[in-house]
Amino acid sequence: MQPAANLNHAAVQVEDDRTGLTPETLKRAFLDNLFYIQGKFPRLATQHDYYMALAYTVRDRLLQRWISTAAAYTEQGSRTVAYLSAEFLMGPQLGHNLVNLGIYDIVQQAVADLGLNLDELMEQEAEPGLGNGGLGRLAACYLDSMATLEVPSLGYGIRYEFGIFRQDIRNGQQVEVTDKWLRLGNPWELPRPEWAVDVKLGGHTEAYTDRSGRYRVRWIPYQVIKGVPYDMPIAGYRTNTCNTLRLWSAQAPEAFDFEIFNSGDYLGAVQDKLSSENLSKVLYPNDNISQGKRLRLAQQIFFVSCSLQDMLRILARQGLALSQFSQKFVIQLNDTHPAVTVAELMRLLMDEHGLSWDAAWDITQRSIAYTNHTLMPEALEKWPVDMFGQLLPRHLEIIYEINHRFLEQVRARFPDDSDRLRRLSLIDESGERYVRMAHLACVGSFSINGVAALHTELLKQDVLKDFYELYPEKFNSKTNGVTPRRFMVLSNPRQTEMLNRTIGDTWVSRLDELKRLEAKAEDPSFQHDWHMIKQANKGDLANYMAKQNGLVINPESLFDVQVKRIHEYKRQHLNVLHIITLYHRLKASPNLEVPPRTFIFGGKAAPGYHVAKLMIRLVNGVAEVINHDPAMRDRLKVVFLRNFNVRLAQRIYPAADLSEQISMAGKEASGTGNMKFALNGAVTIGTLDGANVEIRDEVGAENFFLFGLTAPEVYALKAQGYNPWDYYQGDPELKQALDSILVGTFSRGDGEVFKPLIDSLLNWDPYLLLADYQDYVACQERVGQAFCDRTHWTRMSILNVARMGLFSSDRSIQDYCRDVWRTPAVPIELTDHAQLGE
Ligand code: 6GP
Repeated sequence: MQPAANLNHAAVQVEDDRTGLTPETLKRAFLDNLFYIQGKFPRLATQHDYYMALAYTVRDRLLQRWISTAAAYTEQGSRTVAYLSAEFLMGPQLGHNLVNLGIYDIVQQAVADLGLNLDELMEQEAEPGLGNGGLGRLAACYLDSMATLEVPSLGYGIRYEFGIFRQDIRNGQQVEVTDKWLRLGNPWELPRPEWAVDVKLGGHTEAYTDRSGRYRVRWIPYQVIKGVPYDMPIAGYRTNTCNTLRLWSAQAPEAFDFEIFNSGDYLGAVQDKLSSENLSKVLYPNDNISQGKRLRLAQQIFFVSCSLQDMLRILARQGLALSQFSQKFVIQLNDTHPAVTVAELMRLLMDEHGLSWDAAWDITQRSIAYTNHTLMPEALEKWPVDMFGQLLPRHLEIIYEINHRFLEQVRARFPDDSDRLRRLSLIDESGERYVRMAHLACVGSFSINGVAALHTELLKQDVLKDFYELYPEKFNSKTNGVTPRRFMVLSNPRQTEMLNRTIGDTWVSRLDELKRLEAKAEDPSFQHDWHMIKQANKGDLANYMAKQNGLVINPESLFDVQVKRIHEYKRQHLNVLHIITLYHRLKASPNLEVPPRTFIFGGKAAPGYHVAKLMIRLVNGVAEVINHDPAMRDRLKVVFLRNFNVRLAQRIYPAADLSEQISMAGKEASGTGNMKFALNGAVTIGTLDGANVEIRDEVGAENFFLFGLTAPEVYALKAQGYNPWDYYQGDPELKQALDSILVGTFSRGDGEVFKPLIDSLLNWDPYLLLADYQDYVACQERVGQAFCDRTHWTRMSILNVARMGLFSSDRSIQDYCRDVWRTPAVPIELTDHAQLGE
């Protein structure tokens, strides 16, 4: 290990402006950054300049913690979680960092003293939307909790130049616009070009014998790409810990390929540079669907290889041996997107570091843990063997060898069971040959987990049944959680203030303490205040909807909300069938006693997923008819909020009365929006799917609106032969709803538009909308009645919040630490920077 340079003499006297937390210091620092980083003075400065000046002011305070944290980890060689994920849906950073540093109020005041408004400055931030939905947002919540719990961790992912597209709605339809989030600069990242690494792609392999006579393989790639890390600080809530999210950006290794350049092909050389940089250009916008594109596989090996090389660098820097890899690091695979880790770690250890197969395999298997996030067959990743071999010839060889040894073991355990061998093999040979990434992850890991109790059970019984029979000890369940810092404290200040006033503020990092609210559930004055807070939050969202959608929304109406990715299995169209039914009922009986409702939708559809796009169009078509019908004024409104992202989510959850969690049972692995709603006092209408099951157990059946088939009932109905037509014929209201769509009532008379959607429902209906329709509509009637009894509803709302303590991501992370990672907490003391030079 090379000694650190002695910087004692050069040690910069870190002056108070960089670290101080008093209003005076913060103001001085802010102006300093405006002048010397933005190079602006107030008359020329834009709101964005002010935002940047404030962001740098906050960043300085983070860096102080970051450096102390890095120094402590380096010195102590702390066991570290490497969280590998193709997605981190971080959301805006400024507000969240202010909360975690505990300086939100002070900064708000300091900014106000300068004549500025903190909310407006926060609006300037382009959010890093480097994820699609639940999987990416979960990774972001987990980073927050790991830092809060003082768990050494490194998030590893891709610095996509374009994150998830911005969704515009034109003529009721989704239009995708590229997300240029880096356009005005990103103050929350530090480039670390000195830690860049090379990643090989393509080409071929050659066998050779090394000097000690051992068989070795060398890989002659077609292309080499440089990965440059960009670090984002991840501050814990009121701790000194500040961990790192390290995102890799792809670059050509040299600005020009000199061989081509010298041959005179200047443009070809530049072309090569462009194609290298394509690797981290754009996030694939699919949620729960695998794309099977070569570029996607290239992205996966790119960030996996960069991250593993980085870990090996850190290991060496700390003076640890390769054999200590699994003591220093535990690698968590966030679904199969990084599953090629298994083969790449083997390759690095054998081909680049000279270990034997057995030594490398021992390290690999001890280091890797795998989380599965879906039961959707179309999301299970598999790569055509040819494509895989062309891009990663060496990895394919390694996978074949892993498979060979693995199947030997299976054969020994289950002789004469060729069917089982076929099912377990890492290679799918039923038609075109594919590499099965989930199988690679299962064989290469010591832990396999699902993300909610029901999901893990279904993995064991169905999707990963054969692996469960082989390795029952690897399986465990880790129910998801969400961070209360972002999804309560930051997004719902009114409720937070009331909670603090009632039970103190320690619940923010010990969410179980919300239990103490139960005592207040019957208290009329508490109920009144609670209700007023919800009304105020609904008023804010009503104003936003007035601006965005030009609609006058009654904040007294029941806000019935479904926000999440648009997907057939999530059944936004079941929600729509209920709206149409209610509309028909109100048209037929204008005196029907139902509370006024505002139906709110939000969510993106994958650009290539036509039915999902039709579902958006249907919501907007129904909105157009109902919102323009004078008879529906003050009774029903339908709103589609464009561009659902983290920032918009934070506006919506606090204003919801009813949370729609209506997936077909057995399809939603967990859900996390369900948790965010309930933590903000919304009551759930839902099926027994994913974490809904556990949420209902916690909040009590009487405070949850349950409907629909259970997972076993779903399987039974399908097995017995499901015919949606029977339901259509047997239920006049259902028939009327579907017919009205079909004849063009919600498409300006055009009977063609929604035909594919309705045809699919009537002929196939894979997600059993028609089977669940009646029960759903009946359940919605009970919701309407309950809402009319304000005391009753408010009591349910309070009890939902009081009993949701389990669903903090802090609890999830504690479970992972205890059962999987075995990573002790490492408390950080803020160091005097002068000492770090020693
Ligand atoms: C999602 C699941 O659909 C969702 O139910 C879960 O809450 C979330 O992961 C976090 O665990 N899965 C995905 O988004 C996905 O693409 C491959 O899985």
